[in-house]
Amino acid sequence: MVDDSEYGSVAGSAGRGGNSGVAGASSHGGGNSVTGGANGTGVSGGFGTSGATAHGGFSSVAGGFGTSGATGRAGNSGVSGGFGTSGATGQAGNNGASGSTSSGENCTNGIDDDHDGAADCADTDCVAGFMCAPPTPGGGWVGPLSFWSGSGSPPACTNESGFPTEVANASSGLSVAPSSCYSCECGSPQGVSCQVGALTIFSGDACFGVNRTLNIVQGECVAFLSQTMDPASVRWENAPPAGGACIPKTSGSAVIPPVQWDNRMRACGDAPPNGAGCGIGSCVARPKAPFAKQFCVYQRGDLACPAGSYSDRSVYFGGVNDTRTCTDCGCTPPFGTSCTGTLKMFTDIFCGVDETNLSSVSECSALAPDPTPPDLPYLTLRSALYNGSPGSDGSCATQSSRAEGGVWESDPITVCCTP
Ligand SMILES: [Ca+2]
Ligand SMILES: [Ca+2]
Repeated sequence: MVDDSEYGSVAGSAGRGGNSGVAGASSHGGGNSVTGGANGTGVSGGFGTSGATAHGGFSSVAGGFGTSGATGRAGNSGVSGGFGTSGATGQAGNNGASGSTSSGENCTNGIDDDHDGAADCADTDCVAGFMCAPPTPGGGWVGPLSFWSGSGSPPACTNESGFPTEVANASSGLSVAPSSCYSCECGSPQGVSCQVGALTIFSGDACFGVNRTLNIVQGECVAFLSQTMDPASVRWENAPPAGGACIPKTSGSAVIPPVQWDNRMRACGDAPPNGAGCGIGSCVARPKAPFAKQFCVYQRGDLACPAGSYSDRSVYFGGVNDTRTCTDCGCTPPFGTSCTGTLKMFTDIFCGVDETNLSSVSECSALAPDPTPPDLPYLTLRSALYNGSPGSDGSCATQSSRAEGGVWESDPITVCCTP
């Protein structure tokens, strides 16, 4: 393949043709020859002198290449002012700089448009702006693509670039800042139950002697009948609190920061597929900065690259799976709660006679004498009544709001590029 400098020299020779350009007719040719212009121009200055060779002009059609305005001026110095005009033609040539069109060769259509025996990438007219991309492998790969990756904003895919369509737009290098969760505190215990109590009755004074323990339910009169025991003292054993809960209070807000990507990518495709002159592969536009010089192919999934030219692998992601959340505030079950209230004993079985108020838990109290005659077999009748209510003490431990879950990359895309 011919490199750029060589290409330039070729243009130079075209310039020589420019001499002939002297002739007005050559001006058309000038349009065609575009690139050659610059170099050839200098030469053509000389031509100006030879302007006389007007006829040669025809042959020199290519000479029109004189392309650059400068050349034209050289022409001016040459004999005829007319050359100056042809110089203007040269400018049109500049437009053709991309090579192909100026010379009449469309570099991506598979046809030798300018009939010089070389089609598309095989034609030196196409070297500057086009090159052969390796064939796109089968098995679902899409290409050839021009490809960009970086930390900034991806460039657009443009018609001008030869790769007009965005075919993949993804990211890599996921970074996630920590979540910030709610503030929590717990109120006082609510709903503590004081439903049961227990007392022990003793046959002797001061809570000595034979005894029996009774469990009693709040508000229910519990009767005790015995033919073997005549209680003289009683001890309030306990009034255990049960249940209850603290209500968690939530303040602040949960902040789950957006995910960040260190790297983004964009791939542009839909290059015309028919460019010839490559043997295998197709003649397509050279990717231009800021796109990478390499051609690439891509496919959805986290895959190995296909065998062959597209071997430089990178993986990007189209999105994330995000399960991050903050747990609700919570409170442990209450601790340190208590029950207060009243416990009374009676000398009948209906909680109605000879009320004895027991002062407090664990204290021993004397009972009113048994009013029943001590006939044998005597019968002891007693009853007890308990009314309990929760105290104002107790608390719960706070269970904080915690960050849970995580973020994972999803929707992988594999990009494989020429080295
Ligand atoms: Ca062509
Ligand atoms: Ca050609």
